[in-house]
Amino acid sequence: MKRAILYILSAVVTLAMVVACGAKSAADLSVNDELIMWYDTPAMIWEEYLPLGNGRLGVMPSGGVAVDHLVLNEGSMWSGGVQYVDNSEAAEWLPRIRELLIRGENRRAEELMYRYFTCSGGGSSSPEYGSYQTLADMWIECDVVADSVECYRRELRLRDAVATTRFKACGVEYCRDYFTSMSDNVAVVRLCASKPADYALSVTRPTRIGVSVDGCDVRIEGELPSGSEKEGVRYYGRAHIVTDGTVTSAETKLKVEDATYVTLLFTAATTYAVDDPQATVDGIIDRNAARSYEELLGDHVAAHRALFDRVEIDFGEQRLDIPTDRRLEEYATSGDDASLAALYAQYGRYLLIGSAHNATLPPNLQGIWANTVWCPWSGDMHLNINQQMNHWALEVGNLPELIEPLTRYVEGLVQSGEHTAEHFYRAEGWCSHILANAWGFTAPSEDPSWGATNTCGGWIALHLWEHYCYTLDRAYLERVYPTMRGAALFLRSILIEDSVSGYLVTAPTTSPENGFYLNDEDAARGAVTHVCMGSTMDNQIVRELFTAIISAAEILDCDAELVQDLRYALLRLVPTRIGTDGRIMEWLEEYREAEPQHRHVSHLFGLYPAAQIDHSTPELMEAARRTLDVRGDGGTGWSRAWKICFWARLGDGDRAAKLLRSLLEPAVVESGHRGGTFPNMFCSHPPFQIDGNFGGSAGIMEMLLQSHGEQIAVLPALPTLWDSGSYRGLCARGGVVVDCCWEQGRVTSVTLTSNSNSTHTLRLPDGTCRSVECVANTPVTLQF
Ligand code: FUC
Repeated sequence: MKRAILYILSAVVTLAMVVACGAKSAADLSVNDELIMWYDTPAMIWEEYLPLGNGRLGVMPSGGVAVDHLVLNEGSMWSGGVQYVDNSEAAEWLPRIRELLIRGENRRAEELMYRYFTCSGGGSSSPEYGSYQTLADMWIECDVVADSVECYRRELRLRDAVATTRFKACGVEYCRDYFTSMSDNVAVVRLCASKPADYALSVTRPTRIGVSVDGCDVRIEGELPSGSEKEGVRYYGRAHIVTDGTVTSAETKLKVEDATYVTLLFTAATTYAVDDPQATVDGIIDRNAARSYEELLGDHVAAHRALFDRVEIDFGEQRLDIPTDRRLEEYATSGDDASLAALYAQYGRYLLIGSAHNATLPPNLQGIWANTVWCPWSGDMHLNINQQMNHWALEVGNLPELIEPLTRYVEGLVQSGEHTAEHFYRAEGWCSHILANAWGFTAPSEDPSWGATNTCGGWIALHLWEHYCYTLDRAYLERVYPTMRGAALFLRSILIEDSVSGYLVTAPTTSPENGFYLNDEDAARGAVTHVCMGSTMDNQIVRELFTAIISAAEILDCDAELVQDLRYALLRLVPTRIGTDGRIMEWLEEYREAEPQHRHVSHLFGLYPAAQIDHSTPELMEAARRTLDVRGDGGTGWSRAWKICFWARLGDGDRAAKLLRSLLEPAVVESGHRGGTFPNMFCSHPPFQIDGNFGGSAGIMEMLLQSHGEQIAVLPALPTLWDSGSYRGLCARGGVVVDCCWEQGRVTSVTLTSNSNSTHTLRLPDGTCRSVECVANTPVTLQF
């Protein structure tokens, strides 16, 4: 009964919107209509603002009553420029560094790395490396006395990608709707009042902005610092007002008087993405200024739903009776709010659409949302977990086309990566390390303790292969094979024989950002070493990529010689091994850990995202469990998200749900910010870092569906709390879309829809398997 009322309530809201934009019928209602985040006060901190995005533009309104602050973003707002930082001295020292590593003198090898194996020019903190930057701050002033306000509510409807602020003041009803159009690359703000009202609009930026106001327009422009004598990225933006009120301009402000409605259009562009930002911007504004608000809204909602509505996840009715920030607090204490996980999973898909749809660059550490001129870690595309995690929800979450920005980005790393491979390693192919910005930076960073991992290029190239595994899109494989091949050639050519173990190993390298004590003496004086050879993660990435290249080459019927050589190398790689304490070994040796609960769990790459540890390797599964028990359930936001994925792969739904609870822990505490989730459900590293959102979303979907082995496993890690529910539209490898319903923990029906004539093995939670014949694009439903 209660659910029906909620349905009707959200249906009424949606219907009003649907009618407003003249779309088809109420039959269009969906469980996704309940995916609403709402708050009963304006935002006080940025991590309470609501994110809107269309892949290129980002807008985050505060919902402030008298002054509504909108943080504006454009995905290609990057300072810095292309750098040539490859230090050709490095390769000369490589043989010596390797010799020392083989002799176990890692510390001496690390000293040489600090001297000779770093990029020139200062690395990530250099102005030339640059940073993703906020575009500007828009201020909408409304002539309302804030403390006369009643019935205040601001919300974000994920299914429409529309935010709204509503309140009453002195008997007047005020309403503001905001969206970043998915169909027309323009941000739209609609201000309405039940009586004529006055507004003022201005746009500011901490630095480097020129503002001009004329007629109904506010125009902004500026140039970002390149960090060199070269020209920096130039940006141009324009806000345009359509209203029934009177518009006047005063200095850098536009004033609107006696308006019952104002439609504000805003867009921006940069020279990073287009040749003539002003022409691009004026074209978009002039085209859309002539269209009705309802038309703009209707086209936007339709374009967004075309992606968003592919998936429904239903763990029971959404709790819409309390504001979302309070819902998070209650969940932290009770843990009893199953549908919050469905909201979080869908929020991850929402943020991915908002930051990758038709984007110039793949989602960075903050997606496209930033409120500062210099972002933490430059807001870049860190490649030793972060960028990869940003794409974990994409394929299973049925958003395959959003791989395009990443594909273009990785293809764009090849040229610089070949230069780095040559200058640092005298190696073939291309490589990349942890640092990755908008300018194709591929060199080791300024600090080998975290900057020397050279398998990052190989790891990110695996996402291109994964896309093929999910879609079976041969044309795509033909396109990306050379890029994947180049990454594998690099790894093949840097493998050396460890004369002690006889294995082929990468050298020099690290286990990302984690260190060890070489001996008790070092432990006593706290001397941590990082540089090593053949870290477990490296071995697993090399194995995964070589295996992918062999499969791809066989599908494309090419590279027989390379295939043979990679098969040989695979036989000589270090297997994933179990230490004397029953855990997976992180390094080639059983070194004493400097930080047993380190946030990176790199040596479980083979458990997730790879599938080298699974039901067919029970000992390794057990060792992985022990490893995670020691690593603990805390850590940075993304680390907690990764752990959800691990426990899902281990088939332990309740433990995965415990990690989800840890990830959703409120991040704002008296002492400041901690790992967890902010009131606007942004993930907290701290600070805000979006990879945890995507990783957490992928983890929840991994509890519902797995397809990494030969089987499609439904509900492989179902927690007790989600005992009844359903999902529609999740994707399995092999081009299959999966729907599933269950009651009291028992599967009641499964539907497979394959994009080819094919046979699949369906695995049920009790381990029983069924063979399912599929005809292309024809759903097959099994009832249980
Ligand atoms: C890696 C992680 C950090 C942070 C940074 C952006 O360096 O180890 O925790 O997430 O990326």
